[in-house]
Amino acid sequence: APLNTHYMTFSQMEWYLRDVNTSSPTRITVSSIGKSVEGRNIWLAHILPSQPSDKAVWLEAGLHAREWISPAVALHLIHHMITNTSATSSVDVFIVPMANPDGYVYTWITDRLWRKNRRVNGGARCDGVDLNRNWDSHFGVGASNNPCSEVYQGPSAFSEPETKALRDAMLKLKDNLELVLALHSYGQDLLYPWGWSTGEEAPGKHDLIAIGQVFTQAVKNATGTEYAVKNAAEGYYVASGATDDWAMEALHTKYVYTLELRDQGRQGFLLEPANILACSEEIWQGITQVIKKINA
Ligand code: 0X9
Ligand code: ZN
Repeated sequence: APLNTHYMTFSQMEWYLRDVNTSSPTRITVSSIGKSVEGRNIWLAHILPSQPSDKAVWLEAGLHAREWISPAVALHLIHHMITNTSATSSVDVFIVPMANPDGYVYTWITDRLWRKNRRVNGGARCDGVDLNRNWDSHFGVGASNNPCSEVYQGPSAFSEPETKALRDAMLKLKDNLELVLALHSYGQDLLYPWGWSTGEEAPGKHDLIAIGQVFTQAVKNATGTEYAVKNAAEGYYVASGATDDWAMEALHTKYVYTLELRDQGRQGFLLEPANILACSEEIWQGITQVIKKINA
Protein backbone atom coordinates (compact mmCIF):
# COMPACT_ATOMS: atom_id res chain seq x y z
CA ALA A 1 0.00 0.00 0.00
CA PRO A 2 1.34 3.47 -0.87
CA LEU A 3 0.71 4.63 2.70
CA ASN A 4 3.49 2.36 3.94
CA THR A 5 6.16 2.07 1.30
CA HIS A 6 6.41 5.48 -0.32
CA TYR A 7 6.22 9.12 0.56
CA MET A 8 3.09 10.67 -0.91
CA THR A 9 2.97 13.65 -3.20
CA PHE A 10 0.74 16.49 -2.05
CA SER A 11 -1.95 15.36 -4.50
CA GLN A 12 -1.82 11.84 -3.13
CA MET A 13 -2.26 13.26 0.38
CA GLU A 14 -5.32 15.17 -0.78
CA TRP A 15 -6.78 12.03 -2.39
CA TYR A 16 -6.08 10.06 0.76
CA LEU A 17 -7.79 12.65 2.96
CA ARG A 18 -10.78 12.88 0.65
CA ASP A 19 -11.00 9.10 0.68
CA VAL A 20 -11.00 8.69 4.48
CA ASN A 21 -13.43 11.57 4.80
CA THR A 22 -15.89 9.81 2.50
CA SER A 23 -15.39 6.32 3.83
CA SER A 24 -15.42 7.17 7.58
CA PRO A 25 -17.77 10.16 7.94
CA THR A 26 -18.63 9.28 11.54
CA ARG A 27 -14.97 9.13 12.54
CA ILE A 28 -13.39 12.07 10.73
CA THR A 29 -14.14 15.45 9.20
CA VAL A 30 -11.64 17.01 6.81
CA SER A 31 -11.89 20.72 6.06
CA SER A 32 -9.71 23.50 4.71
CA ILE A 33 -8.54 26.11 7.22
CA GLY A 34 -6.99 28.41 4.64
CA LYS A 35 -4.77 28.61 1.62
CA SER A 36 -1.04 28.82 1.11
CA VAL A 37 0.80 31.61 -0.69
CA GLU A 38 0.34 29.74 -4.00
CA GLY A 39 -3.30 28.94 -3.25
CA ARG A 40 -3.14 25.34 -2.07
CA ASN A 41 -5.47 24.21 0.70
CA ILE A 42 -4.27 23.64 4.24
CA TRP A 43 -6.28 20.65 5.40
CA LEU A 44 -7.39 19.99 8.95
CA ALA A 45 -8.50 16.50 9.94
CA HIS A 46 -10.76 16.39 12.96
CA ILE A 47 -10.94 12.90 14.43
CA LEU A 48 -14.17 12.71 16.34
CA PRO A 49 -14.39 11.23 19.83
CA SER A 50 -16.99 8.59 20.59
CA GLN A 51 -18.63 10.79 23.23
CA PRO A 52 -18.71 14.61 23.24
CA SER A 53 -15.50 15.89 24.81
CA ASP A 54 -14.09 19.19 26.01
CA LYS A 55 -10.48 18.13 25.57
CA ALA A 56 -8.56 18.62 22.38
CA VAL A 57 -5.19 17.58 21.01
CA TRP A 58 -3.50 19.46 18.17
CA LEU A 59 -0.94 17.91 15.84
CA GLU A 60 0.88 19.97 13.25
CA ALA A 61 3.00 18.38 10.53
CA GLY A 62 4.84 19.43 7.43
CA LEU A 63 5.66 23.01 8.43
CA HIS A 64 9.19 22.46 7.10
CA ALA A 65 9.02 21.26 3.52
CA ARG A 66 11.96 18.84 3.41
CA GLU A 67 11.03 16.93 6.57
CA TRP A 68 9.03 14.33 4.67
CA ILE A 69 8.69 11.85 7.53
CA SER A 70 6.55 14.40 9.42
CA PRO A 71 3.47 14.40 7.12
CA ALA A 72 3.93 10.68 6.48
CA VAL A 73 3.64 9.96 10.21
CA ALA A 74 0.71 12.38 10.56
CA LEU A 75 -1.22 10.51 7.85
CA HIS A 76 -0.54 7.21 9.59
CA LEU A 77 -1.78 8.65 12.87
CA ILE A 78 -5.01 9.61 11.14
CA HIS A 79 -5.28 6.06 9.84
CA HIS A 80 -4.68 4.61 13.32
CA MET A 81 -7.20 6.92 14.96
CA ILE A 82 -10.04 6.09 12.58
CA THR A 83 -9.44 2.35 12.68
CA ASN A 84 -8.47 1.95 16.34
CA THR A 85 -11.48 3.69 17.79
CA SER A 86 -10.79 3.27 21.51
CA ALA A 87 -7.29 4.72 21.94
CA THR A 88 -8.24 8.35 21.42
CA SER A 89 -12.01 8.11 21.95
CA SER A 90 -12.08 10.52 24.91
CA VAL A 91 -10.56 13.54 23.15
CA ASP A 92 -11.04 15.55 19.97
CA VAL A 93 -7.91 15.17 17.86
CA PHE A 94 -7.05 17.80 15.26
CA ILE A 95 -4.33 17.02 12.75
CA VAL A 96 -2.86 19.26 10.07
CA PRO A 97 -0.86 16.73 8.04
CA MET A 98 0.61 19.26 5.60
CA ALA A 99 1.02 22.81 6.87
CA ASN A 100 3.34 23.98 4.07
CA PRO A 101 2.01 22.49 0.83
CA ASP A 102 3.83 24.91 -1.51
CA GLY A 103 7.20 24.12 0.02
CA TYR A 104 6.45 20.40 -0.07
CA VAL A 105 5.54 20.47 -3.77
CA TYR A 106 8.76 22.40 -4.38
CA THR A 107 10.80 19.67 -2.66
CA TRP A 108 9.29 17.11 -5.05
CA ILE A 109 9.87 19.13 -8.20
CA THR A 110 12.80 21.49 -7.78
CA ASP A 111 14.82 21.33 -4.56
CA ARG A 112 14.54 18.30 -2.27
CA LEU A 113 16.10 20.22 0.63
CA TRP A 114 13.83 23.27 0.57
CA ARG A 115 12.69 24.24 4.09
CA LYS A 116 10.62 27.45 3.94
CA ASN A 117 7.33 28.33 2.27
CA ARG A 118 7.27 29.75 -1.25
CA ARG A 119 6.69 33.44 -0.54
CA VAL A 120 8.23 35.72 -3.16
CA ASN A 121 10.00 38.25 -0.97
CA GLY A 122 9.41 41.63 -2.61
CA GLY A 123 12.67 43.28 -3.64
CA ALA A 124 14.86 40.39 -2.49
CA ARG A 125 16.58 37.83 -4.67
CA CYS A 126 15.64 34.91 -2.39
CA ASP A 127 12.27 33.29 -1.83
CA GLY A 128 10.61 31.84 1.22
CA VAL A 129 9.84 32.47 4.89
CA ASP A 130 10.68 29.98 7.64
CA LEU A 131 7.20 29.25 8.98
CA ASN A 132 8.70 28.11 12.28
CA ARG A 133 10.10 31.63 12.86
CA ASN A 134 6.97 33.52 11.79
CA TRP A 135 4.72 33.07 14.86
CA ASP A 136 4.16 35.99 17.19
CA SER A 137 6.24 34.90 20.12
CA HIS A 138 9.40 36.89 20.74
CA PHE A 139 9.43 37.47 17.00
CA GLY A 140 12.88 38.30 15.71
CA VAL A 141 14.92 36.85 18.57
CA GLY A 142 17.07 33.98 17.32
CA ALA A 143 15.86 34.21 13.74
CA SER A 144 17.00 36.13 10.67
CA ASN A 145 15.70 39.21 8.89
CA ASN A 146 17.62 38.24 5.76
CA PRO A 147 15.28 36.78 3.10
CA CYS A 148 18.15 34.59 1.88
CA SER A 149 18.49 32.89 5.26
CA GLU A 150 17.04 29.42 5.85
CA VAL A 151 15.55 30.84 9.04
CA TYR A 152 14.10 34.05 7.58
CA GLN A 153 11.36 35.16 9.96
CA GLY A 154 9.38 37.16 7.38
CA PRO A 155 8.56 40.90 7.36
CA SER A 156 6.34 40.64 10.44
CA ALA A 157 4.80 38.06 12.76
CA PHE A 158 2.05 36.09 11.03
CA SER A 159 2.89 37.67 7.69
CA GLU A 160 2.30 34.27 6.05
CA PRO A 161 -1.11 32.77 5.22
CA GLU A 162 0.06 29.34 6.41
CA THR A 163 0.90 30.45 9.98
CA LYS A 164 -2.24 32.64 10.08
CA ALA A 165 -4.44 29.68 9.14
CA LEU A 166 -2.90 27.51 11.85
CA ARG A 167 -3.16 30.28 14.44
CA ASP A 168 -6.83 30.97 13.73
CA ALA A 169 -7.77 27.30 13.88
CA MET A 170 -5.86 26.86 17.14
CA LEU A 171 -7.43 29.99 18.67
CA LYS A 172 -10.87 28.48 18.11
CA LEU A 173 -9.87 25.53 20.30
CA LYS A 174 -7.93 27.60 22.79
CA ASP A 175 -9.58 26.60 26.05
CA ASN A 176 -9.86 22.93 25.17
CA LEU A 177 -6.30 22.30 24.02
CA GLU A 178 -4.36 20.15 26.45
CA LEU A 179 -1.60 19.00 24.08
CA VAL A 180 0.08 20.63 21.10
CA LEU A 181 2.61 18.61 19.17
CA ALA A 182 4.56 19.88 16.16
CA LEU A 183 6.12 17.11 14.09
CA HIS A 184 9.53 17.85 12.56
CA SER A 185 12.69 15.99 11.66
CA TYR A 186 15.28 14.95 12.45
CA GLY A 187 17.02 14.06 15.75
CA GLN A 188 14.77 11.70 17.75
CA ASP A 189 14.15 14.34 20.37
CA LEU A 190 11.06 15.57 22.14
CA LEU A 191 11.62 19.28 22.75
CA TYR A 192 9.76 21.37 25.32
CA PRO A 193 9.65 25.21 25.61
CA TRP A 194 11.02 27.69 25.72
CA GLY A 195 12.82 27.78 22.43
CA TRP A 196 13.35 31.53 22.34
CA SER A 197 15.52 31.78 25.45
CA THR A 198 17.70 29.67 27.69
CA GLY A 199 17.26 32.08 30.55
CA GLU A 200 13.64 31.38 31.45
CA GLU A 201 11.88 28.25 32.58
CA ALA A 202 8.64 27.14 30.95
CA PRO A 203 5.59 26.93 33.22
CA GLY A 204 5.03 23.33 34.25
CA LYS A 205 8.53 22.28 33.21
CA HIS A 206 8.49 19.38 35.63
CA ASP A 207 5.26 17.97 34.14
CA LEU A 208 6.50 18.60 30.60
CA ILE A 209 9.52 16.43 31.33
CA ALA A 210 7.53 13.74 33.15
CA ILE A 211 4.96 13.40 30.35
CA GLY A 212 7.78 13.60 27.83
CA GLN A 213 9.31 10.55 29.47
CA VAL A 214 6.01 8.69 29.23
CA PHE A 215 6.26 9.37 25.51
CA THR A 216 9.88 8.27 25.03
CA GLN A 217 9.34 5.13 27.11
CA ALA A 218 6.30 4.12 25.03
CA VAL A 219 8.31 4.72 21.84
CA LYS A 220 11.12 2.56 23.13
CA ASN A 221 8.74 -0.21 24.15
CA ALA A 222 7.19 -0.15 20.67
CA THR A 223 10.25 -0.45 18.45
CA GLY A 224 13.35 0.03 20.60
CA THR A 225 13.99 3.47 19.12
CA GLU A 226 15.57 5.92 21.55
CA TYR A 227 14.15 9.41 21.80
CA ALA A 228 15.36 12.00 24.33
CA VAL A 229 13.43 14.71 26.18
CA LYS A 230 15.22 18.06 25.91
CA ASN A 231 14.63 21.74 26.35
CA ALA A 232 14.43 23.29 22.85
CA ALA A 233 16.80 26.20 23.42
CA GLU A 234 19.37 24.31 25.47
CA GLY A 235 19.21 21.02 23.59
CA TYR A 236 19.15 22.60 20.11
CA TYR A 237 19.56 26.34 19.78
CA VAL A 238 17.71 29.54 20.57
CA ALA A 239 14.99 30.09 17.98
CA SER A 240 11.89 32.25 18.34
CA GLY A 241 8.65 32.54 16.43
CA ALA A 242 7.92 28.81 16.51
CA THR A 243 4.61 27.01 16.96
CA ASP A 244 5.57 25.61 20.36
CA ASP A 245 6.43 28.86 22.15
CA TRP A 246 3.38 30.60 20.70
CA ALA A 247 1.02 27.82 21.84
CA MET A 248 2.42 27.94 25.34
CA GLU A 249 2.50 31.71 25.58
CA ALA A 250 -0.68 32.71 23.73
CA LEU A 251 -2.94 29.71 24.35
CA HIS A 252 -1.50 28.61 27.70
CA THR A 253 -1.64 25.00 26.55
CA LYS A 254 -0.07 22.91 29.27
CA TYR A 255 1.66 20.25 27.18
CA VAL A 256 3.49 21.69 24.20
CA TYR A 257 6.27 19.94 22.31
CA THR A 258 8.21 19.91 19.10
CA LEU A 259 8.93 16.33 18.13
CA GLU A 260 12.02 15.74 16.00
CA LEU A 261 11.38 12.38 14.35
CA ARG A 262 13.83 9.82 12.92
CA ASP A 263 16.68 9.61 12.40
CA GLN A 264 19.76 10.95 14.22
CA GLY A 265 21.45 12.20 11.06
CA ARG A 266 22.61 9.18 9.09
CA GLN A 267 19.97 9.79 6.44
CA GLY A 268 18.62 12.99 7.95
CA PHE A 269 16.01 14.72 5.80
CA LEU A 270 16.47 12.01 3.14
CA LEU A 271 15.16 9.34 5.50
CA GLU A 272 14.37 6.21 3.51
CA PRO A 273 10.67 5.39 3.16
CA ALA A 274 11.34 1.98 4.71
CA ASN A 275 11.18 3.88 8.04
CA ILE A 276 7.67 5.19 7.58
CA LEU A 277 5.78 2.29 9.07
CA ALA A 278 7.94 1.70 12.16
CA CYS A 279 8.35 5.40 12.85
CA SER A 280 4.59 5.89 12.65
CA GLU A 281 3.98 2.91 14.90
CA GLU A 282 6.31 4.14 17.64
CA ILE A 283 4.87 7.68 17.54
CA TRP A 284 1.34 6.29 17.65
CA GLN A 285 2.25 4.36 20.80
CA GLY A 286 3.90 7.42 22.31
CA ILE A 287 0.94 9.68 21.64
CA THR A 288 -1.71 7.26 22.88
CA GLN A 289 0.20 6.71 26.13
CA VAL A 290 0.58 10.47 26.63
CA ILE A 291 -3.14 11.09 25.99
CA LYS A 292 -4.00 8.33 28.42
CA LYS A 293 -1.66 9.72 31.07
CA ILE A 294 -2.72 13.37 30.91
CA ASN A 295 -6.38 12.33 31.10
CA ALA A 296 -5.89 9.79 33.89
O1 0X9 B 1 14.57 24.94 14.17
C1 0X9 B 1 13.42 24.49 14.20
O2 0X9 B 1 12.46 25.12 13.78
C2 0X9 B 1 13.17 23.09 14.78
N1 0X9 B 1 14.17 22.19 14.30
S1 0X9 B 1 14.19 21.76 12.70
O3 0X9 B 1 15.41 21.01 12.44
N2 0X9 B 1 12.98 20.77 12.39
O4 0X9 B 1 14.07 22.94 11.90
C3 0X9 B 1 13.26 23.17 16.29
C4 0X9 B 1 12.26 24.12 16.93
C5 0X9 B 1 12.27 24.01 18.43
N3 0X9 B 1 11.44 25.03 19.06
C6 0X9 B 1 11.87 26.29 19.28
N4 0X9 B 1 13.10 26.65 19.15
N5 0X9 B 1 10.97 27.16 19.70
ZN1 ZN C 1 11.49 21.35 11.15
